[in-house]
Amino acid sequence: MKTLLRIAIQKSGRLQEESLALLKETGLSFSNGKDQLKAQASNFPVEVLFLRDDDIPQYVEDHVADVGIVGENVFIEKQKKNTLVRRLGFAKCRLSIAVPRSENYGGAKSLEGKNIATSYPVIVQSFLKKNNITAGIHEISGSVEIAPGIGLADAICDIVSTGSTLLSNGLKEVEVVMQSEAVIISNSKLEKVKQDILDNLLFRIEAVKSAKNNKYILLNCPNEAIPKITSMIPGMNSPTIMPLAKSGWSSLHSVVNEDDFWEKIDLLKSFGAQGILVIPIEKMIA
Ligand code: PRT
Ligand code: ZN
Repeated sequence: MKTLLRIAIQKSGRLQEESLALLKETGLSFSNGKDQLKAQASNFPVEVLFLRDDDIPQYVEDHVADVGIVGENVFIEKQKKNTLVRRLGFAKCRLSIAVPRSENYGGAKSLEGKNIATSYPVIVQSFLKKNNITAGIHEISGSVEIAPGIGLADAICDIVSTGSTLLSNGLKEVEVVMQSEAVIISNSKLEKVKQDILDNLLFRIEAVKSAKNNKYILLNCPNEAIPKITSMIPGMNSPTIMPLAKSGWSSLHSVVNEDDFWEKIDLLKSFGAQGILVIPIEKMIA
């Protein structure tokens, strides 16, 4: 029987859609989409298992799945014998300590002797230890943000994204314990065939991710501007330059990074670039 790499992703929730989208963007197609538990790719040796995110690290450690996509917070909290393979850049959030807004907070030391409600006792314990603080940890699995209001705890440690949940519960964020995003984890001892499939998949993910971060750019410029523009947007190697029918002008094609895109466009215009076209890239292989 053909070896399959088993990838566990969240069954439903914040990670589900983007995890599946990422796999599809790497070219995997799934035909038996109706199965609630698993789906096998028809064109790549991969099987996807749909599980609760909290269970994924354990299943990966136990070889039920070979690889999983979870929040980094869950990966750290669970302390399983898995390897963090790659950060994925979605589901970004932070795990923070928050206290009632009315409280006079004077740094981490103010948590001494307090009771902290959280779903992340391991991470909170290591934060307290690092800061030399003794405090009680009250583990609860959901709606952590209501704990101070009902007198269950003095503070909470929970995931924060926009901060609006804290705000509407009368809390303020006082310490960022960790930053998190979706990550790929794998069993630390993958057999060679599976490692090869994973490496191939990671190669494809790289191509998809770098394509998203870059745009293909075409522009016309006076020939004397070519050296300046080339050093500004060298692209993957160096730009393609073709003469225009109009003498003294060229067409220049390159790749530009999304991060400083608008700054670069302004500079290009100041160098005399005209007719700038910017086109999305589907895959990018260096
Ligand atoms: O059912 P299952 O156990 O699989 O899912 P779950 O309910 O445990 O997880 P889910 O889907 O809520 O979150 C999965 C992962 O998404 C988390 O482990 C994080 O890594 C990541 N993530 C990113 C978030 C958020 N952003 C987020 N905002 N997880 C939870 N929240 C919640 C948070 O708990 C709080 O209640 O949203 C609220 C805060 O949001 P703001 O925007 O009000 O600050
Ligand atoms: Zn969960």
